[in-house]
Amino acid sequence: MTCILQPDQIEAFHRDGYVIVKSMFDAEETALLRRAMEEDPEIQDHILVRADGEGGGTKIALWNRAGSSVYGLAARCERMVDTAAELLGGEVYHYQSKLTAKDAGGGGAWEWHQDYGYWYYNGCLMPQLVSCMIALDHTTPENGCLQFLKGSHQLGRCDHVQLTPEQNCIDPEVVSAAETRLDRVHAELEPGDVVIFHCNLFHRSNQNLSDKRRWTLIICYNRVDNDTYKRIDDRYFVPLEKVDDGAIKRAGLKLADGQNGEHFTSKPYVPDVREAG
Ligand SMILES: O=C(O)CCC(=O)C(=O)O
Repeated sequence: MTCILQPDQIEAFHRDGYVIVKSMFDAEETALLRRAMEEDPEIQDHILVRADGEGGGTKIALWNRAGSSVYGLAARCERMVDTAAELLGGEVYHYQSKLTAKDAGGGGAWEWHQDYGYWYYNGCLMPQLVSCMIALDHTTPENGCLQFLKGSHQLGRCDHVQLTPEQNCIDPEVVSAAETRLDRVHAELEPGDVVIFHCNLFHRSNQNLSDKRRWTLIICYNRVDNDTYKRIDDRYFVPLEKVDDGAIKRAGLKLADGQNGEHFTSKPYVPDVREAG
């Protein structure tokens, strides 16, 4: 196991619901990932715009399998996989990857939500998933970095309501109550930093009204024994073939091969919480 976290960082993740790992990817690796997001025709062909309820929208691209592209290798490399496995307490598989691209002066907001508020409906019985957001640009309060309610993962899965047909958010009454008791923190990141957060952590982000772009790549893992019990899409368990950490640089700017081995999706999965409730 090559979990890159120190014991105090592991403790912080369990206490606060997140941990920031500085320079988890170096400048060369980050540049490769950034260029892949910008230049891969498969990514560009699968860009969706997610309406934010404030009149804006975020560009996203979603895929469910980690292939042999440079970004597939980032999801499969030891330092990522072993760190996720350490935090979740067991073997993991790649659940989903996502580009969230907020362009300067236009990127959309995300309202308070828990990832498990969505993923539960996909058939994951336990909140045993983590998201690893890799900063491709500086992320700051001005350009719409992630915000968390520190420790909110300890509240368990909360009710969500529909905000737009493409976005659910946590019941505003619950958010207001939680905000009186928990601190709001901003995840300011430099390119190559990674913030790893628990699937029940409340998180949101503002529109990007600045003149600085904010693109990030989010890679999510599920614990193998928490495989989806239903097969409504293809985020169920498939073995993850781990690669060594040098694989990213050896691959260089390797893009997807165009055969859709990555299982790009054509629309985000948004559970109908009106029915579910
Ligand atoms: O990109 C962002 O600011 C938020 C992304 C997010 O919350 C998500 O993908 O669940």
